[in-house]
Amino acid sequence: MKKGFIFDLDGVITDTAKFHYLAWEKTAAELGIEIDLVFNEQLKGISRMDSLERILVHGGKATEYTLTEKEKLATEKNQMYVELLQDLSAEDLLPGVASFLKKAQAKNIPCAIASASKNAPFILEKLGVSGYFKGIVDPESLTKGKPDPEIFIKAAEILGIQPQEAVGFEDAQAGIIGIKDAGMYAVGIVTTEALPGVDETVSRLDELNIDELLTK
Ligand code: B16
Ligand code: MG
Repeated sequence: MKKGFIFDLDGVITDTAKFHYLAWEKTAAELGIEIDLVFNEQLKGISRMDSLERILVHGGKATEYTLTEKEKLATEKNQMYVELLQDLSAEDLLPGVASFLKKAQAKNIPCAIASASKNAPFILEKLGVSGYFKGIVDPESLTKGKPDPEIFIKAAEILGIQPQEAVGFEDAQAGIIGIKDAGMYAVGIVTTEALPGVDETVSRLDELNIDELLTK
């Protein structure tokens, strides 16, 4: 029997990947590196610094910057990203999310957020859904990012349940690996590419029957 739900943010609750992309594209261009939407898929679920490292490797410039320079670049990217988030509202919730969260709340199923994003509390506020979540894992508290299961295990701790009692919802391969390695049931939110390793796939959360999901 499952007792709690753990959600990734970007790609599951809302689609901020397009804003990450715009900000990274600009940052990369300033370094003379070109990125495209196919490459951007690799950045989903990956932390800010790891994303920058991947961009530098992609541009053949992995060893050209000091840590201080990289931190400055990541900060600049984040400033651009946060600027792009200013108009975010409940209209930016992905289809089916609001009704799914409402149903989970009505059934007293505790929910938590396991997102690599340090902007998650701000984004949830903007979307008007903070109240549905018992907690948000602080990515600063992690020793390893996704695909490591640590973030999902911490989310289960917040919910006061065993990892095996949780259902994890993810749109990225790194997250699915983390959910499965944590011993949870994995629901993949798929828009284009299939997600290997998932237990179940949907294109929107309201395709799921919560009572049935709890029996998994
Ligand atoms: P920030 P998720 C992830 O969110 C994004 O998918 C990823 O592209 C981003 O680099 C990461 O958050 C960190 O975000 O720069 O805001 O701290 O999918 O784990 O909810
Ligand atoms: Mg995601």
